Amino acid sequence: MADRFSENPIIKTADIKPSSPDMVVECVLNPGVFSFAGKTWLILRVAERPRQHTDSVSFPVMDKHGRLKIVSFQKDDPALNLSDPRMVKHSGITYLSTLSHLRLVCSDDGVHFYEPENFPTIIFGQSQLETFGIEDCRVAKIDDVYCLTFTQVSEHGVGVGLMRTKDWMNFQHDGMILPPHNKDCAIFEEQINGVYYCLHRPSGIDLGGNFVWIASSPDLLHWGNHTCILHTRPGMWDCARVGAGAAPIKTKAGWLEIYHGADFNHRYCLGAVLLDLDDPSKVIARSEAPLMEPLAPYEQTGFFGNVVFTNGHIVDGDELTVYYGASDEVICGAKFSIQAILDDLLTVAAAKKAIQTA
Ligand code: MAN
Repeated sequence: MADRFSENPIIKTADIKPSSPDMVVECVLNPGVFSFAGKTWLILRVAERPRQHTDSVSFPVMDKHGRLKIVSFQKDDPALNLSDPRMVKHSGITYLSTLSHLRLVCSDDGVHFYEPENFPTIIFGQSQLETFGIEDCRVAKIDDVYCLTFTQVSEHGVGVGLMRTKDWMNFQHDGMILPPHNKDCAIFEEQINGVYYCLHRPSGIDLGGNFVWIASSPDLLHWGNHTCILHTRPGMWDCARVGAGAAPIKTKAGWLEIYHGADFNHRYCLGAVLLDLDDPSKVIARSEAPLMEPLAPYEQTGFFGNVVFTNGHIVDGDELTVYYGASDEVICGAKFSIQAILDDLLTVAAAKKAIQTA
């Protein structure tokens, strides 16, 4: 179903200038996407760390004054656990192996991206809740306001932050809107029955799991009416975690959401779910097979292999262009037909209904 760009990967780490000369860009991934001033824009996640030495591991952390400090551990330290390349675990504390910030690029054709002139292109984490970085930004345009939801990471945990802008020059920082542990927050681009809605992904520790929830709000800041709408499915490609992608797409059949699902081997695929137009807490249909799996070499091998992860797309009539992070290292694009996704979802839903009524 996925028609990958022949130019993939369209952005690689070598294309991105480090934020300072002593940093190395290890990953460029998971872009938010929006249209602005006649162009396609990506708000990239850029993950950096200092040049590594053979016998130690070092990574940047922001201190409480917003200054970068480098933390290092010797690799033979028995208290050190480097089993997941995304993390550094030491003496019961988990750090991230890289520090992420957000970076703006734009394009005239949706394939070749460059740094825009006269715009602030780098957005760093700045608060106490962002000392381990900011990640995976979603962009929802509501009227003339771009609402940015992103992951805020710090020693206090992982939560969802909100920023708003009209012109991509001036930003209003609204702080953390969903406290830890929460991420993957996608805001609907219009109100439904007079309130805003978002999808989000809290994580249950002992009970529950990594499920998709929906919430509503009068003002985008205060969220309530939390309802769990999508569980992981035992034995399937999305058995370990599920999380929303970008803003739901309004179609005649319902709100279409592209989501990610992972199994216990951390293999990340994309799927689709259709929500009721009038009450999006009602799930109409959900894909059985993944919409997209990590199959191309750049999706299977990289900083963290076997990952396709999306949090941004462009809709143009029936054409859905999904931008995605591949192997947590590079940025790629793929096109889909919205109608084909809907046909598949509705066939699955009809088949299920037929079984139930038989
Ligand atoms: C998590 C997030 C994403 C990342 C995937 C795969 O869901 O940290 O940013 O792409 O894991 O590593």
